[in-house]
Amino acid sequence: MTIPRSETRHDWTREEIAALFDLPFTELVFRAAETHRAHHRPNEVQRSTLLSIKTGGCPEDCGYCSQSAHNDAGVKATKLMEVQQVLQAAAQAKDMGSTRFCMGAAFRNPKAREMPMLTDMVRQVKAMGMETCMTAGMLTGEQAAQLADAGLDYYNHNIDTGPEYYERVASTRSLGDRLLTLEHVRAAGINVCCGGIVGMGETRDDRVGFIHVLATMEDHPESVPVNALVPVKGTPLGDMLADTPLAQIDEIEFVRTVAVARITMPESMVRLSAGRESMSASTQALCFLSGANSIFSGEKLLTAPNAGDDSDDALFDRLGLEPMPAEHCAKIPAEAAE
Ligand code: SAM
Ligand code: DTB
Ligand code: SF4
Repeated sequence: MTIPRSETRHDWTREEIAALFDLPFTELVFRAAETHRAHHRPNEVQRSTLLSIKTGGCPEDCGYCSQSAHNDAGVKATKLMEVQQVLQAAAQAKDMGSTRFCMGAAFRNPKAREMPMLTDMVRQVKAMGMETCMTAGMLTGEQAAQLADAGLDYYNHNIDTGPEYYERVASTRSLGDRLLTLEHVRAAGINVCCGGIVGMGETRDDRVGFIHVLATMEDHPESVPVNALVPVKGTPLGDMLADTPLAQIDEIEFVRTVAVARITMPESMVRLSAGRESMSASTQALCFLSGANSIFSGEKLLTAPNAGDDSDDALFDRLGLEPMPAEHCAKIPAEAAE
């Protein structure tokens, strides 16, 4: 028996997305779970490991980020890591059962002289039999092509929030700049990983706008990270939340955002990303029920702490979840969903 699939659409209106957010919670979660089951194996969750290959000192002024040189989060800036060190970390991640290795650099954009090291990292991690992912800021078309040529599977570049709230989050770049890099990544044939952050003091309508930008892309991102803001002291948004805790996202609204992402982008992997460390097991379980099917594993994200492998193993045991093998991450053929 073939499970009927909900149609994948790219013409979502803001009104339709707002109406999904407005559904009674159990109705919304039920619809998201139905969509999830029609397109994915519901008990498999993909695990990626992150490594910060260049930390801090970033010239961009993202209001949430510990790594911006404009913020005062006490993060020590480092140089770009040596390739050998990156390979060691990748080997460790592979031993822990991770199938994808994601290398993050606090760059506005990579400089021409940094490209050979980045492509070398990609080439060698790929040769270890892992999927490769990188996030290193804005790329030219030529840089995207160089990374594709080295074997990069995914590039992460988030739109972070909706168009109306964007200027409140960063002023050194525009949403248009982000979209241009995403076009370059697509054109190079690299899978797109693009999502954002909720809980930055934005309104429900801003979250509608955020999902609307993603869900109306000509091709949906293959991976959609939904981060809950990790409030970092010394960053404008982290400090704002410390002063006005009520602005912090409520967990039900976070689950709603995951569910709406799942319904509007049925084939994408929806990644429950930053913020899991302070999330209860039940909220995470609601996110998995609502269609989240990937996470970052390991003790650390880029600079912030993460749940850690032991605690994730225990969570997977409690929930009966299984790590997703790399070959299942791609769109699954209809007969496999029987
Ligand atoms: N510099 C590159 C860029 O901005 O694309 C790559 C690294 S950047 C840290 C990757 C993403 O992490 C950001 O786009 C943002 O969505 C997320 N992020 C950063 N700090 C965060 C925080 N404190 N809480 C939640 N998500 C965060
Ligand atoms: C994404 O959307 N979330 C990850 C990944 N892409 C690179 C990063 C989260 C960073 C959380 C804050 C930190 O570790 O500094
Ligand atoms: Fe730099 Fe990325 Fe942090 Fe923005 S999110 S300050 S671009 S590292």
